[in-house]
Amino acid sequence: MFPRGDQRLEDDRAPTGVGTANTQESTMTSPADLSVVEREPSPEEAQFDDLIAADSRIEPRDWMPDAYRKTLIRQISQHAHSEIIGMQPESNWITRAPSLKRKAILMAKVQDEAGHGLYLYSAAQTLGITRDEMMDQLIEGRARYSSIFNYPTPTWADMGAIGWLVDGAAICNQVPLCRASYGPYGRAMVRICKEESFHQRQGFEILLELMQGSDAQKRMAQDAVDRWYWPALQMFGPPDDQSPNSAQSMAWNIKRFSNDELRQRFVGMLVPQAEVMGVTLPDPNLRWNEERQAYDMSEIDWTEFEEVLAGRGPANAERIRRRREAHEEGAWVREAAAEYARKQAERRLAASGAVA
Ligand code: FAQ
Repeated sequence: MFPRGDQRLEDDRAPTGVGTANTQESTMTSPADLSVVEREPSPEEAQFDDLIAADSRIEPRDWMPDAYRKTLIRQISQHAHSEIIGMQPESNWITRAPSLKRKAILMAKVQDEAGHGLYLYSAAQTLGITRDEMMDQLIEGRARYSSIFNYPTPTWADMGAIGWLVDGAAICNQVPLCRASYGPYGRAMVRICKEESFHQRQGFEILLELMQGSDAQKRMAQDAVDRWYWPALQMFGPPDDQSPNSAQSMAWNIKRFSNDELRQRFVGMLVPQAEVMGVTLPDPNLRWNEERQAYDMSEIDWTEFEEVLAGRGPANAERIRRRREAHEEGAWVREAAAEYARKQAERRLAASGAVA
């Protein structure tokens, strides 16, 4: 269902189906082979399965199934790209922030996103992919990044809506990832979540202030919430019955909750906060269901999501073009840094007496 257009890594799909290395092995057995005794897991496979069953961590030097490695590279690199592309919609407002204080806060937030991208690229590198490979996949349009960053930011209130809704959704999705089974990913998420929490509060506070301002400011805040609400709900990914990766990722303790569970939890968080601010969530069917102890809501427009994933969202082309330009403009910095590192290494070698 979900197109693999501009935003996709070509050959990184892990086999689907629930199970660890062993169960995958057995599901691949054809019916004719069922009489054959199932292969015993190798000691490495058994150790991996035991660690997952005990809810322990897998570390870079541990043996891991190829599909587990590929799934992590896919998710962590997509996540890193999202942080880096996610700098663009907000950096649009740094020069136009309404006060020095707002400008300083926004600059700090955008820098935080860069830092998140770097932790995550580093975590992905521990799995054997290089930074250059990931960057090439991104600027050549072969990698995915979050659908949410393909929308424009025409007003200052968009900074509030991004903080409140986008960072809010990010926290909801990412707090459980602090317990992801892959050590470097889980540990990176702990720090990232602390910073996202500050980001969400600053967004809430921008909207709160606008909602206490003039009628024009109130309209601007409500308009931003109207535009960001549904794309923010789409951040959690397709509905559970159309999410090909969820079952396996949950069996491997990478994901802890399904896409729909997290989306539902997020809506439950938003409702009381919207009431405090006085904004209306743009869903006429949003109401508490006593029986389910959860909010009922309207059907999400998944066609829009599919269009964005296929590279046809409002700002896809612009985001990749800008990223490519930044990469090319930064080439001299990378070359200078590499040359400096080479000279330092040469000097260290000479000083150690290895070179005459
Ligand atoms: N956008 O089978 P599933 C942030 C793809 S960071 C684009 O359910 P999975 C901070 C998915 O990749 C935001 N593609 O996949 C910030 C898969 O395609 P593939 C990023 C999406 O992996 C704030 C296909 O659909 N956060 O906001 C999206 O089990 C403000 C089928 O989906 C993360 O990356 C989407 N929304 O679950 C920065 C968190 N949803 O790869 C700046 C980590 C799904 O098979 C400013 N990632 N797809 O070709 C995750 O938790 C998961 O990867 C999900 C998707 C939940 C995103």
